[in-house]
Amino acid sequence: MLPSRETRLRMFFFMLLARRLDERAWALFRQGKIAYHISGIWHEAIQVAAAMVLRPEHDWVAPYYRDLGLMLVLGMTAKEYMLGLMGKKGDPASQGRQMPGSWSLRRSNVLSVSSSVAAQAAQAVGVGLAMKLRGGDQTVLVSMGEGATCYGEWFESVNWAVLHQLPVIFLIENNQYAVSRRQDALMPVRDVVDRARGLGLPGVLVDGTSSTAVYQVIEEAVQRARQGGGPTLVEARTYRMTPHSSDDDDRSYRQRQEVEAHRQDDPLLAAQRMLESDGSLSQAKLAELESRVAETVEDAVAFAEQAPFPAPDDMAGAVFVPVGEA
Ligand SMILES: Cc1ncc(C[n+]2csc(CCOP(=O)(O)OP(=O)(O)O)c2C)c(N)n1
Ligand SMILES: [Mg+2]
Repeated sequence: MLPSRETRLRMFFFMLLARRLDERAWALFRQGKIAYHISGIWHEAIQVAAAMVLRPEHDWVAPYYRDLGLMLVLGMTAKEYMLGLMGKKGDPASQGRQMPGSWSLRRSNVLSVSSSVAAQAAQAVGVGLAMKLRGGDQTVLVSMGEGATCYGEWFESVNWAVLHQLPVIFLIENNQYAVSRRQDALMPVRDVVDRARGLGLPGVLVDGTSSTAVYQVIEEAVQRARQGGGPTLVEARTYRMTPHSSDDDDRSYRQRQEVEAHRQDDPLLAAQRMLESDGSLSQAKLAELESRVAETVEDAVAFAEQAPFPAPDDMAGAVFVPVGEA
C-alpha cells in the first residue's frame, strides 16, 4: 500500500536531514575536523523507508556503515551522529572508539556494526533464531551492500535463515560498487535477487531511489516475517555518488561522465517532487523544513565540537568489559 501522506512527509524530512548531515560531514573532513567519513548519499530513500516500516524498540536491526538515514529514523540524534563522527566521548556507539559509521544504539535494538563485511548477516540470523524460539512477531532487518553478498558468511546466513524460516529481512543496498569493483566484476549474476531462487527465499528487486517503492516492498517482507513466513531478500538499487570513503579517490577507476549520468536520479529530489506534485509540500513548507534541518545540523556540530574527547587513561573503557563484570 502506498504510504500515507504523513509517512511520506516524515520520510522526506529524514532523507533531508540525512543528506544535510552527510554533506556537512564531507565539509568537516575537508576542514580537517574529522578523520574519516563514509557516505550514505543516494542511499537515503532505501534507509529511511526501511526503518520507517519497523516497529521501534520492538524489532531489531543490524545495519552497515552507510546507514545514516536508517539510524536517524531509529532514534539516533544529529548530535549523537556528530559525536561519533568527531570521536567524542558522548558517542552512543563506542564512546568515540570506533570508526565513524560503526553504529550501535542499544535503546533502539541496533546491533554494533562490525568492520568485517557481511558479519552482520550471521548476527542477524542469530537474533532471528532467538525470536523464533521465543515466539511473538518481532523481525530483524539486516542491511549491507551488494559486494557483501559475495562473502561465504552471507550465503551461510541466508541458508540458515531459510532452513529455519526465521523472521529476517536481508536488505541489500546495491550501489553498484564495492570500493573500486563494479558489480559485474564481482558476481556472475545480473541482479543480487537472482541468488534468491537457489537459496530458496523470495527475492524482490526495487528502485532504491524511490522511498515509496522501498517502503511497500519492505512492508510486505516485514508482514511475511511477522506471520511466520520466513526471510525475504530485498535488493534496492541505487548508485554510489561519492567515493567509497574519504580515503578513496574514485577518479582512478570510474569516469566522471558515468557519475554525472546518475545525478538526475536523486532520491531526495524524487521524494520532494512527488510531494510537491500531489500538493503535500508547498514552497513555504519546504523552506521551513530546510531551515529546521539546517538549524539541527548547526546545533549538532556546535555541540559536538565543544564536547570532550574520551580521556586517555580510559582507553580500554567501552571496549573491554572490566574483569568481574562480564
Ligand atoms: C571481510 C572484509 N573484507 C574486506 C573488507 C574491506 N571492505 C570494506 S567495505 C568493502 C566493500 C563493500 O562493498 P559493498 O558490500 O557493495 O558495500 P558499499 O560499500 O558499496 O556500500 C570492502 C571490500 C572488509 N571490511 N571486510
Ligand atoms: Mg556496493
